[in-house]
Amino acid sequence: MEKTSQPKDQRAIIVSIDLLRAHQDHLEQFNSNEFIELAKSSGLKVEHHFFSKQNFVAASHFLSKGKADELKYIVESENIKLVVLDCELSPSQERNLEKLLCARVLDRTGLILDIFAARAQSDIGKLQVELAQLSFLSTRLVRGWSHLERQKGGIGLRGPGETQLETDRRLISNRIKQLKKKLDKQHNQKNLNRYSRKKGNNKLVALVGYTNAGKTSLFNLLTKGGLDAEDKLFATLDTTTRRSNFKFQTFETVLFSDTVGFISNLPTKLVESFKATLDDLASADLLIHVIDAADSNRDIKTKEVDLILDELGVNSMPQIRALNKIDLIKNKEIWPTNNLHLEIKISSETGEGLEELKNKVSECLFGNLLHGWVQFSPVQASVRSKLFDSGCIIEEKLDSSGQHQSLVSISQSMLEQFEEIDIFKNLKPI
Ligand SMILES: Nc1nc2c(ncn2[C@@H]2O[C@H](COP(=O)(O)OP(=O)(O)OP(=O)(O)O)[C@@H](O)[C@H]2O)c(=O)[nH]1
Ligand SMILES: [Mg+2]
Repeated sequence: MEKTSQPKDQRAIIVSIDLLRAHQDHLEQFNSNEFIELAKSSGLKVEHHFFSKQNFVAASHFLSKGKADELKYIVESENIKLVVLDCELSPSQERNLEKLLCARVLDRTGLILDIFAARAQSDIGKLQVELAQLSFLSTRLVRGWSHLERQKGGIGLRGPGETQLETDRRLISNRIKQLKKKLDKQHNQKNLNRYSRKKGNNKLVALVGYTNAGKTSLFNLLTKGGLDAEDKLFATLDTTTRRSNFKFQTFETVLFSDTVGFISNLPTKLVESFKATLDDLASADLLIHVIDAADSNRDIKTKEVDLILDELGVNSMPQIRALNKIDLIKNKEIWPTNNLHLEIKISSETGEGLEELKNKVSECLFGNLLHGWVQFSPVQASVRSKLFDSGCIIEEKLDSSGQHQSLVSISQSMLEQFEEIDIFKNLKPI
C-alpha cells in the first residue's frame, strides 16, 4: 500500500472545533494545543489555526455554514491545499468539505494514521497500520484505487456487471482479510514466545504511558539501551522487549517492554488494529506507568492512560507510577497523582530515583528485600557463588578475626529456594 505521509513542510490550516454543549475551557485548550503538536509531528507547516465555536454538528459539512464559508475564504486567499480538522468526520462530510474548500481534508483519525504510517518499522507495526488505514479508507471509497488494481492484474479481476467501486471494495476487503491472517500468524508466533517465557520463569515489566512521557528513555536506562528517544509524539510504535542490564537479586530474568504511547481520543480504528500488540500487556507481571511530572497537563493525561488501560482490561495489574522528568521541576514539590499506586520520582535524564525504582520493581516481583552481613563457611561456597552471579553480594570485607564477611541483599522469593536457609537468619528487611 502507498504511504500517505505528508510531504515535508506541506502548508496546512488546522481547525479546532469547540462544541459549546460540552464546554470545559481547560480541556479545549489542552486538546487544541495537542492537536497542533500532532500536526507538527507529521511534518506539516501550520499556517493558520482556525477556531470554530458552534452549538451543533452540521450534518453536511460538520462545520456550520458561516464557519465553513469563513474557512473557504482563508483557504482560497492563502492558496492552502490541506485542511486538518480536530474531529471525526463522516465520509460524506469529508467529501463535502473537500468539494467546498477545493483542498484535501483530513480528520483526527486520518492525521494519526498518517503519523503511524510514517513511523511504523517492524513487520507487525506496518501490517497493523495498513489494516487500520484500509478499514478507514474502505468506508470512504468513492473512486478507483488504480494502484491496488495494478498489483492484482487489474481488469481481468472484474466480474461481469461489477462497477469500478464494487471492484475496489472487493479488492480492499480481500486485502483486509489477507492482512488479518498475516497478523494472526505473527501473533501466534509471539504467543509461543510468551509461553516459552513463562516456562523459562522470566518476569515481564511493561512500560506504558502517554506519548512523550519518557518511556523509551527509561527503557534505555533499564536495559542495554540504544532505542531512539525523541521529543515528538509517537516516536515509538513498535514494542521492544529486552532483558534488564542489571541483576535483580533473584534467579529469574527480568524483561522490560517499551510500548506505543497513548493519546487522548485515540481513534477506535487504531485501538482495534493495535489491540493484539497491546494484548501483550495482559501477559506482563507488572506495569510501570511513566508520567511526565513536569507537564502542566499531567493529570488529564494520566486519566486518559487509566481509561485506555481499563479498556484493555489491565487496570488491576500491579502498577508502579514513575513520575519522570523531575529534573525539570525546580522546587521538587510534586503532588501524588493518586493514592492507589506506589509512586517513585525519577529522572531518565539524570538517573535520579532509578535505584529506588529498581528496588520497588524487585519488591513487587519477588517480595521484600532482606539485607545484612553473612559469614559463609567453606562448604557453603556454592551458595556464595550463586549469590554473586545474581548480584546479591554487595560488598565483602575481612572482620577483626580475619573471617570473610559478605553484605547480602536478597529477595524473599530467592531466599526460599535455598536449602541452607539458616545462613540468612540474621537478615532484615530494608
Ligand atoms: N529533562 C528530561 N527530559 C526527558 C526525561 N525523560 C525523557 N525526556 C525527554 O522527553 C522526550 C520524550 O522521551 P521519550 O523517551 O522518547 O518518550 P516516550 O514516552 O518514549 O514517547 P513516545 O515513544 O513518543 O510515546 C525526549 O526528548 C527525551 O529526551 C527526563 O527525565 N528529563
Ligand atoms: Mg518511545
